[in-house]
Amino acid sequence: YTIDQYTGYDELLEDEWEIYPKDIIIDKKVGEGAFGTVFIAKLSSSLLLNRKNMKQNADFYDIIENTSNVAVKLVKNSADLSEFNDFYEEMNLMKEIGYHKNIVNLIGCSTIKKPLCLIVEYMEHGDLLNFLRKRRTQFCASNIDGKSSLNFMYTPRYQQSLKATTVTTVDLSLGVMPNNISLEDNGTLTPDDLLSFAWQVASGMEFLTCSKLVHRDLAARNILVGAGKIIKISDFGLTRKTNGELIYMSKKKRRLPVKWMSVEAIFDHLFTSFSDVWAYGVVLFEIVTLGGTPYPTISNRELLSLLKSGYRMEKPENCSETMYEIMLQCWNKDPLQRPTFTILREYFDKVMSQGD
Ligand code: ACK
Repeated sequence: YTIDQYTGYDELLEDEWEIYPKDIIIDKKVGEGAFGTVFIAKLSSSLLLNRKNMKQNADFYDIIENTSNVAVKLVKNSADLSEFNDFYEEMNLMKEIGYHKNIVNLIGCSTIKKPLCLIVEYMEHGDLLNFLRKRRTQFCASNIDGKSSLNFMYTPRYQQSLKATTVTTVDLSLGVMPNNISLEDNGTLTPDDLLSFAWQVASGMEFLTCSKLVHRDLAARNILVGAGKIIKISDFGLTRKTNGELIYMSKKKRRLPVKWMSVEAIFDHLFTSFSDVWAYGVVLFEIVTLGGTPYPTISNRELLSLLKSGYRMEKPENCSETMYEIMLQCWNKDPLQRPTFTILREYFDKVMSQGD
């Protein structure tokens, strides 16, 4: 239904997610998304108080009250019917997902009158891809001063339009204590941070997979970075519930993220948690190369036949053998041979607790 035809306001307001427009205090624009514009906003204190009295959500609203900012994704009034449908699909799915630390959680929605909006947790550092790219020089500076014994030449090939710099090796297999990962954010990025990002993405995806959800568009651009270098998976526009059956994506649906897609997703339009694991392998590549572009010299069309013939991305120069080995396992042509998100998360648990 569209909201213009909908008259059951009372019923809508009983929905625990529905928030009155007057309780949403919009501040400035932070970005442009697939179906609309993203704003930073605050929720009125009376709303938060009401919500906290609803016992089942008290903890969650405590979190929101402490952080105070929320992100509002407003649907453009010019959106067409299929974009409105996408909005409702994403909203309903987010309502079902349930709370997890490494997922961008839904706070509420406003569907009583246009513009329709989704209210989600605000992530102050924006998307992971740009976050990594912006910190390339800091990463370099924080390690070249001799405090780190690691060294390598940064690979200009992965730099795209960014200026060439020398950066330290990112040996993600080095022992790091999980409780020692620094969550302080002083503008720098360390190899430990990258390791923690890999862990956090695996942990969020493990949760989605356990909830029988297939994301289908996992990529650094769809992961957001919050205060304290917390990483959360976002953009559930393509996410689907599976209930065990296989999901096929219709060919006409949007531009497909080919460079993040598994062979069976590309050739058979078949999306599963195993194809999400393939995409996770590409995200590891993006993390290790601080926002490098996968297959930079290869067009989408060329990639299809290359992947089919067994070609995989080569090891980035700043990547350890073990880390590359994990990427290759994620890109196994047999989906069942790939590691699961639980195995991946457990692996990073172990790596991070070496030295305990
Ligand atoms: O890199 P960005 O600033 O982070 O640009 C994109 C843009 O909106 C389109 O998605 C930003 N964005 C999306 N969701 C959020 C959020 N929950 N908190 C903060 N920024 C967001 C994203």
